[in-house]
Amino acid sequence: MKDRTLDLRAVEILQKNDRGLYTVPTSGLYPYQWNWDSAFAALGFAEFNLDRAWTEIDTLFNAQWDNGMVPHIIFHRRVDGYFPGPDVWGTNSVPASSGITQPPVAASIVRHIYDHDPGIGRAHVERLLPKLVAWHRWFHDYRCEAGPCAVTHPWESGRDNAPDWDAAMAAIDTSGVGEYTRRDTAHVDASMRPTKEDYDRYLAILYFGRDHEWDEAAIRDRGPFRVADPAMSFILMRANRDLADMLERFGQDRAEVDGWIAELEAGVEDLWNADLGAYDARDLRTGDFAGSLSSGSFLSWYGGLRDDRMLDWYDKVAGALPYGVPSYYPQGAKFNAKRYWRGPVWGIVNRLIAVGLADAGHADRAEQLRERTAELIRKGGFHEYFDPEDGSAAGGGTFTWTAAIWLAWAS
Ligand code: 9YW
Repeated sequence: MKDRTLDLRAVEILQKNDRGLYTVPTSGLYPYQWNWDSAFAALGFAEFNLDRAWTEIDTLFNAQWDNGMVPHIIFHRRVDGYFPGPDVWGTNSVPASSGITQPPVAASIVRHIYDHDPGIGRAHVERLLPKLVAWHRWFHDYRCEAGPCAVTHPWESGRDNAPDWDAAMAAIDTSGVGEYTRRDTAHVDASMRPTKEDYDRYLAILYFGRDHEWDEAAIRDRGPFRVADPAMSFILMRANRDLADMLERFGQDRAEVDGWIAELEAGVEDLWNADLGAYDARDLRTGDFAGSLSSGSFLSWYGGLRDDRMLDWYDKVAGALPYGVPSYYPQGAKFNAKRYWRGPVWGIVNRLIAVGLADAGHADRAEQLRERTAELIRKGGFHEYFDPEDGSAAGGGTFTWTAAIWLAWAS
């Protein structure tokens, strides 16, 4: 049932977080442009202002590096209150940005927005196609190496403190990190955020990149953290399919992108953990599985795989809880209902999983996931994430991507 009051509230949140040419995830806690947040913002804007949706994507890709990378944070103008800021990253890019990327949902969202109105979208897509191809090529050169897609920093995955990274994080040497002041815990209760040990390690990995002047080959070959991520692999696989489709529709050659899809389809087989019976993150430095059933494992349908290997787990994990897919399974030893990516439900992930379920012929499950996400938002508002057991709202408030998925999907 449509809820006009919530629709208007969601529009208002997007407008309040709008900084003109880009949107912040939420003011205070995250005062800059984040990569996948921005793509979701565009999804939301497309419901009531297509031009603004295209501006969001155009601004994101204006920050693309010469090597094709699209950064995870773009520091358009200095704002106090976020750590680590541009000086810590030291990338010397213009505009100032971080030195890592984030999940490439943009191509899929570009295709979705284009289909709203091809007349308005045509010129934008024509300009964006080579940029999207360059970004995906960068992934395949520096993150996938003809296998599953890896992340070189937990922040790159967008799932910062997921248990998926614990073993690889434990091996990070933090002796050179020194003193620093976090800003996130001034905005949100520390019990909902990553720990001090996590932050020390995040910084140690960042400093490796900075000390190597963000040389991708050095980071790929010698970086301290390199974990193959099911979520990143499936999101890139889906993005490649949508990119290939757009190339074809625009009369361009899709062969290179089709090659990447085939590589990823073969590559994710390395992430099947037979002991767990699920796709699982894998430390590429040691070969070890994380043994972590996280929400990312359920993105296989979104990636375009049509086997139902994850269906039993899906019914056990999502079917057993009232609010959708928790970021980590509640039976797991590391489950924490409040701590960020170690248990809470995230509306955007529910949406990605539901899109995949629907495509794979599981319409009932997709609809149930949508309804449960809507219920969370009706109860708790447009928060960053939610407790999967009692549905209470958590993290930052008035969140762009939660408002966006309400407008584009959940409502
Ligand atoms: C941080 C902005 C970002 C998201 C990430 C999320 C969090 C930033 O917030 O990371 O400083 O920890 O984990 O997915 O893009 O919403």
